[in-house]
Amino acid sequence: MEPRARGRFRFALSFGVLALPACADGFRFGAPDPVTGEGQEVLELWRGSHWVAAGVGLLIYGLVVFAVLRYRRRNDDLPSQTPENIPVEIAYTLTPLVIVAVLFGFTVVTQQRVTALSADPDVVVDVVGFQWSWEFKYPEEAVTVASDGVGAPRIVLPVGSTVRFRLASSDVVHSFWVPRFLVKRDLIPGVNNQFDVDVVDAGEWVGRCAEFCGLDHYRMRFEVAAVPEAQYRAWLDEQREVSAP
Ligand SMILES: [Cu+2]
Repeated sequence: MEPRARGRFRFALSFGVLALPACADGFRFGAPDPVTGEGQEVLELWRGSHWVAAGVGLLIYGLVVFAVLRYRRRNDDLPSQTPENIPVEIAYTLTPLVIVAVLFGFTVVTQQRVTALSADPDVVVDVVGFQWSWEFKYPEEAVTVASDGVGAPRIVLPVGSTVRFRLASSDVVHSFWVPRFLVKRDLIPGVNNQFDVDVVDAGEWVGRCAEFCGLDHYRMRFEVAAVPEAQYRAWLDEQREVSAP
C-alpha cells in the first residue's frame, strides 16, 4: 500500500474504532441499559448530549482537515495576515454559550422529572444504610429484610409500579445505587432523602453503596428483583413467615 493510502486507511480505521463502542451498546454511549422510567429519561439526556458532542466534534475535525489541506504551505510567501475578524469572533463566542445554555436547559427539565415525587406511590421501602450493610423495611406490609451477615440482602419489587425509597443512615454517609436504575441518592445522617422510580422492566440487578464509607465499604452489596405482582405478593407472605416469631 502507498504510504499516503496507508495513512488514509489508518485514519478511517481509527474513526471506526472510536465509533464501535457507541454502536455496540445500542447508542447508549457506555450507559447501562435502564430498567426504570427515570433511567430512560437520564439515558435520553446522556444520548442527546453525546450526539451534540459528536456533531460539534465532526464539524471541528472537518474544519481542521479542510484548513490543513486547503491552506497548506506551498511556497515561502507569507499568507495573508488578518489581525481580527469581529463577526467570526462573536460567532465563536456565542455558539458555545448557546450550546451550554441548551444542554443546561435539557438537564434542568430532566432533573425535575427524575426527582419528582409521586403523590401516591404503589410501594414504599425504607432503606437504612449502616457499616456495612443495609436494612429494608416495607412499612405498609410489615416486612423487614436485612442481611444474614453472610449474603447480600435481597428485595423484591412489583413490575409496573412506582416505588418510593426513603433513605436513612445510622452512622456515616452511604449512597444507594442500582446501576441499572440510572438513579443514585446519598443516605446522609439526619437528612430525609427520598426518591421514586417507575419499575418498567422485570429482572434481577445488583445494587451497592456508591460512597466510600469505611474499610468494608465493598461489602455493601444488595440485590433487587422486579417480578409480576402475584409473585411479589407471594414473596411478601414468605418474608412475613420467615420473620414471624
Ligand atoms: Cu459505602
